[in-house]
Amino acid sequence: MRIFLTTALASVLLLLAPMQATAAADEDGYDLWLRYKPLEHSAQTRLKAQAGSIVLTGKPSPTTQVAIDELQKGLAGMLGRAPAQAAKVADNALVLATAASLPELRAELATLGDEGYLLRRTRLQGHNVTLIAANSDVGLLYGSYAWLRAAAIGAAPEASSAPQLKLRVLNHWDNLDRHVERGYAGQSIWDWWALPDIKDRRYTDYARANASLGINGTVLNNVNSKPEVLTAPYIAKAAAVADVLRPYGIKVYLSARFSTPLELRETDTADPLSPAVQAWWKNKADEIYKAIPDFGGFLVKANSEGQPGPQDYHRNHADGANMLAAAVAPHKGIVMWRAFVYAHGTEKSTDRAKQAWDEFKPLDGTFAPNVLVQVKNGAIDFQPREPFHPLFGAMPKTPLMMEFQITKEYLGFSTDLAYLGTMFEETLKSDTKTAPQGRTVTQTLSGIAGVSNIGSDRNWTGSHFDQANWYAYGRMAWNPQASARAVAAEWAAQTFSPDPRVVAPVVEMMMSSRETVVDYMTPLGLHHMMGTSHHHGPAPWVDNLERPDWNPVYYHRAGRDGIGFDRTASGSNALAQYAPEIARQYADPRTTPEQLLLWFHHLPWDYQMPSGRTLWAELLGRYDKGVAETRELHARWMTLKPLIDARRHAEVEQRLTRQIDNAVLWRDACIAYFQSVSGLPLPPGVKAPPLPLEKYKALQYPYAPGRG
Ligand code: GCV
Repeated sequence: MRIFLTTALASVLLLLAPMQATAAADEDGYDLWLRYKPLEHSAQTRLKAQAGSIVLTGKPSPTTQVAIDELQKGLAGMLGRAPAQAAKVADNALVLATAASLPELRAELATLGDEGYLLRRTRLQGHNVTLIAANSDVGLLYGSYAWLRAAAIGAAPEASSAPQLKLRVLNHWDNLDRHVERGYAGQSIWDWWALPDIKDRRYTDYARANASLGINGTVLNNVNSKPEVLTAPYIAKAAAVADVLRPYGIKVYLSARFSTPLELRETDTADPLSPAVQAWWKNKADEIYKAIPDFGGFLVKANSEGQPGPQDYHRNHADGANMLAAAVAPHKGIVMWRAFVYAHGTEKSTDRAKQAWDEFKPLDGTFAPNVLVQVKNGAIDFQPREPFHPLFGAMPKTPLMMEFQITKEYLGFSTDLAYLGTMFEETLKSDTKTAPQGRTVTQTLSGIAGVSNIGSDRNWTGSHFDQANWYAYGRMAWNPQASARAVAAEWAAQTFSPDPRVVAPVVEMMMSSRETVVDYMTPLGLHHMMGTSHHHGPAPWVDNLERPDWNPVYYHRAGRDGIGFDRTASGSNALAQYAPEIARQYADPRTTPEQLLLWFHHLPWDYQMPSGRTLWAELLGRYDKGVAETRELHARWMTLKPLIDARRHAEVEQRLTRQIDNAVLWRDACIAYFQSVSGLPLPPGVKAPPLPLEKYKALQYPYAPGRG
């Protein structure tokens, strides 16, 4: 049985939760959600009765040692004193046991797979104990984190849990010079120059944080990869990181540049059908596995945005992926091959949104068994809102992975508050309608990847609230059925305080925050209207970039006649890539969800919206709503001042203030621009932008962080 904190349960538990002292000492955010602050007296008494000692019944391993260390650290923090490790089971012991030592639980454990766990109060060897049981050491580690999480927020622990997806990875877009593409939290945490000799303590804390969520893999380098990462010195560096992460159940993967052998001048082509190239990759895989025996495999971006790939040799994606897959297969490695493609002829195509499906759908069934095709959540590029990608459900013979972006390239970076749990939930729960009884996006997945928002900033993610996006990604990767609200409540309780006076308003702030960003950036299904290349600020007017599909005007298509991208049969017909039921429903603007209206339809400005307003008035209303909501976010946060430590409160407050400015800028610039093309007057009550359009167009963002 998989139990997750439901909203109602969470609020009841939080009412019972231990209250923490209100005059909290300053915190810098380094401890993330693993703060283990002292509980109040009665909660301590309850917890002491569940963990008088810690007993490991099986063979110790580096992973069980990590579990015991974490339990001791957590209990020392929450109780003031860590229970000792004991050799024998006694009353009130906290017992870590694998299936081998628990014949009576073997059948139950068998349903939980390699990584699941169960947690319960039970009798063992004649004693009342708290049991953490699993089939593997890493299952014990996950169970320990789950038990600590419940203890920290005063909730009843889950009775049992097992992940639905075996592959739950982070993708670092980290370059070897430590610049992070679309990173807004400082430099890369991987100090490639110092590795392999110098291993930052952060690597261990990174591993702890990820293991606490059940993340079991990490791709260390950017998908825009360099050949050097596969040379001996860098393999040794990756091996050093792998050694740190291994006890935490986290495998290391590398992004491979398709033309690596050619660029290293070790072959004279990168053609995947060349025997010399195939041999090169086989030898390379053997070399890597010698250094990293549990190496996970490769992630590849090919024939996309200028990256090399098999199409350079008139081969297809399957030819390329299968060649790499053959190299890692003897070592049980995998290849994650990205479907984010819009190179090659798109200039002539009618719609960039169609390209991935056009290239990949015909290849269904031709990929090697150890290849997964990694698909972004939507067909354009991590926009504030996109419909789910039409490839989900369209390739039944190919294992697919979801790729979410945790770093907020298009949702306000680490300045604006946008909790992505709601976005993950919206996508994962979408019904692809590719089976008679329905099939959610989650049900089409074999793995999940999240583009990391982690950097060298002391608080890891640049802003405190962006920690929640890392957390939500991990928790929802473990349980894609989880509710974004319950995850937000867990995070807030651990990160700030389990005090319901904190949790309830913080959760409300988080739950509405992404929609607020959508409203002030790209409401009603608009997309891709940000500044060129750095992606900071609004730029709906841009129309002069080399490729049509780099220009915002290509996407919103606003003119005197109306606004929006016609993706129905009368337009690009991207809708035909979805299941017939969806295609039928979305063919009509009246039955298209309002939030996706202009994604699928080009409509006149006087189109009547369900609200009774014209489309023009509705659009303006959304911009104003977005701005008003950022003010509310700020006001709400200010009421929490007495309950949150001064440092973190002030750091969040500064960002919320700046977010108001960002929202106002988006609103004013977009209204000024759309008015210039629609030629329509502003309805009564809508404030005119204070500056002429030219002033917004002239805004520059020199040295903006996160550039590609
Ligand atoms: C890693 C978008 C981003 C690029 C990124 C690319 C991708 O285009 O802006 O920075 O490159 O997606 O996902 O490959």
